[in-house]
Amino acid sequence: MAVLNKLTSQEAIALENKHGANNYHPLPVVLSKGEGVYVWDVEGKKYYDFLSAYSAVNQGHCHPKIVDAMTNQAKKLSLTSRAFHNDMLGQYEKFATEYFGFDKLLPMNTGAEAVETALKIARKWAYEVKGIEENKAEIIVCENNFHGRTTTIISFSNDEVARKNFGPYTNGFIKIEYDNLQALKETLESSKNIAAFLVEPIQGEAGVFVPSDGYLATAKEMCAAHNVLFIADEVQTGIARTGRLLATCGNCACPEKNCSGSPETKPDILILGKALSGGAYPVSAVLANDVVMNVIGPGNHGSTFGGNPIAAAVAMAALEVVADEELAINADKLGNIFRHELTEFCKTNDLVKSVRGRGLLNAILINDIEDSSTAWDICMKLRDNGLLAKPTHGNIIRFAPPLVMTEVQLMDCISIITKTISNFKK
Ligand code: IF1
Repeated sequence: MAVLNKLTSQEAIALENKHGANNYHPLPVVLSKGEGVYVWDVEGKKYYDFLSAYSAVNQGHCHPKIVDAMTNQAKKLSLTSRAFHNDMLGQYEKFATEYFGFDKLLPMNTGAEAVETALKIARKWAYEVKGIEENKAEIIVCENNFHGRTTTIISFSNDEVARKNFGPYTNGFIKIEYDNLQALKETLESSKNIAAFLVEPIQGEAGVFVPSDGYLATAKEMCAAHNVLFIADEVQTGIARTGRLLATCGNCACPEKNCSGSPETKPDILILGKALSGGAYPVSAVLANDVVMNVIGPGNHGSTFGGNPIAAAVAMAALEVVADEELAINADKLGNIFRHELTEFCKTNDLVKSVRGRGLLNAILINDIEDSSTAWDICMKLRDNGLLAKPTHGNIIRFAPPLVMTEVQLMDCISIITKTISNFKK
């Protein structure tokens, strides 16, 4: 086995800079341990993790139940491929479809793969069920979306950094303004070739934009009236992050399994990823009822690791933790406290313009021009003060701690955030 040297942060970063592709600009901190809401750097400094690996570690770092499920399965059978059956996949599919209230699940690995899977299912349904002329299907997406980084997905992105020079792009997508029902209505009425509407219940990467009350329910209603599939990308908002099991769950923060969500916002296709595994392993999934999922037959779609035994064991454990520890209720409660405290703070500090979010997916808007370094510099000071967060676009800082946080820990974090910003000098 390669010798795992004890590195200093500087040495670790130097190795990445020399040997790794330069596809990220991380905050200069090198982590080597995680437990619950805490992470430690290689020098042993302890931090609150306020990003949760972009909402993949909702259950807290290295949750013992999830780690045990992963290691026990890894010692038995890690991967069979789908060329053969295994004893874990069917149990997982039953567990997860009952947990979320759908007929079937198609297992994948990353969020982007699950989004691509949903797009393929929607197109196939359009041709074989709705009767749209082949190769004419259109899918409506929203401006400022983030659904992953594959060539097709960035084809309908308007983030030039994520999109430029990756053409030629995939056709068949119509962009409309987010949270604009009139735009959706007009687009649905404009063409008989619309297959689906793909939407984030809250636009995370764009800056934690929460749509108007009723937007999702009315959007779903409009789609149904035009025989168009309503696809919810809950890769980031799902798994209790927004104070509900799913952001499309409407108003309950129920901890119960077998939640079939609110009928008025329940998607025709649900996309999950990230915290579906608690951050322990790449696990994503697409869920739908038979009328949609049954367009997929043998050889239409798949992946080597999709639905592997470890993924199945980890996902079941991760979902049990969400229900057993009532993480949705905790996220709802702590999120309300966070937004209340930060809203009060905004009134006393002109550097923070506003705070927004749902559950423990929140963000603050820094009162500075979009491309200033202020948000980054504040995150550097937060790091020095023992809390890790990272700006999303420009002057917005996203705050998304693991959902296992206690109220005492949250108040400690709020104190770190408000004191850091109060003492911040540009
Ligand atoms: C990066 C963003 C967050 C997602 C939604 C699908 C995916 C994501 C709503 C794809 C992934 C990650 C990707 C990661 C950073 C992070 C991110 F900043 F990129 F946009 F969370 F906001 N749908 N989001 O948020 O899932 O393939 O990554 O498993 O690419 O930098 P994935």
